Amino acid sequence: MQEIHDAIIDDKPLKSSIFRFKNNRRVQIISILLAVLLLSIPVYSMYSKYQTPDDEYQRDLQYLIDSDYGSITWSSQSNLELNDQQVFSLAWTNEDFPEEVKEKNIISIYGFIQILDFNEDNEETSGAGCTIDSGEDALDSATLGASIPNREAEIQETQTSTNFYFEFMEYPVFTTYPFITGYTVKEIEDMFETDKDELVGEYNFEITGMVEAGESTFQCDREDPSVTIYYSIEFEWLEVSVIEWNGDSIWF
Ligand SMILES: [Ca+2]
Ligand SMILES: [Ca+2]
Repeated sequence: MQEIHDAIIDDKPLKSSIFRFKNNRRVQIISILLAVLLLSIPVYSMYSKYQTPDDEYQRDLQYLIDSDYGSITWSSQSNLELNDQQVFSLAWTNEDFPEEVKEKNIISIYGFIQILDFNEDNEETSGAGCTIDSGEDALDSATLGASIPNREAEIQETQTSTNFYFEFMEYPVFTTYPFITGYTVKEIEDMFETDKDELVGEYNFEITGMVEAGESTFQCDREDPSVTIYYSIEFEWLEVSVIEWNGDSIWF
């Protein structure tokens, strides 16, 4: 009898718990949340394992960058002679890129003009008074206009030289020094990679000559037939290699 009584007494906490669970909504909710949490831990672990790329370990390594850099001329001329207000135009698309450009990681397009008449103007004089006072050259000038895909068009005017410079890659800044760390090799390489889609489109360049003759003097006329210009349009390319530091001492 005593045993039965003990069993009834021992069974009470269990019955009490079941009763509380059935009747207490908060306990039910906490239990469900706990069950979901316990089930989700292995699922999350499997998901994380699936998501972790094989090169994740590379983030703990240290790297140096080795780079190769150069330029490729698209068009260039050292004696472009223009009359006053004459326009020299180049109209291309990315399909017209030199073959070498298509294979490189292009980081910028650079254009430059120089007015060669600045040092040696080709003004002509005529008249009896020229031997006494021939007057002076007046500076010629030119404008350089450039319009390329995904960038605002530019126009520059100069009596000496000027240029335009369109960049396609922002040089990455690393917070660790002297080594780069915290990234995979692919991530570092991608930072130096230009988006080739940005280069697709039309390219227009224009050079306009503006010829100015010096003032004529007494019985000496001055004329200026032209302005001569050097111009060059070039691509700049950059190729980088990410090198893992092997622990050897290195000179900086
Ligand atoms: Ca002149
Ligand atoms: Ca001239």
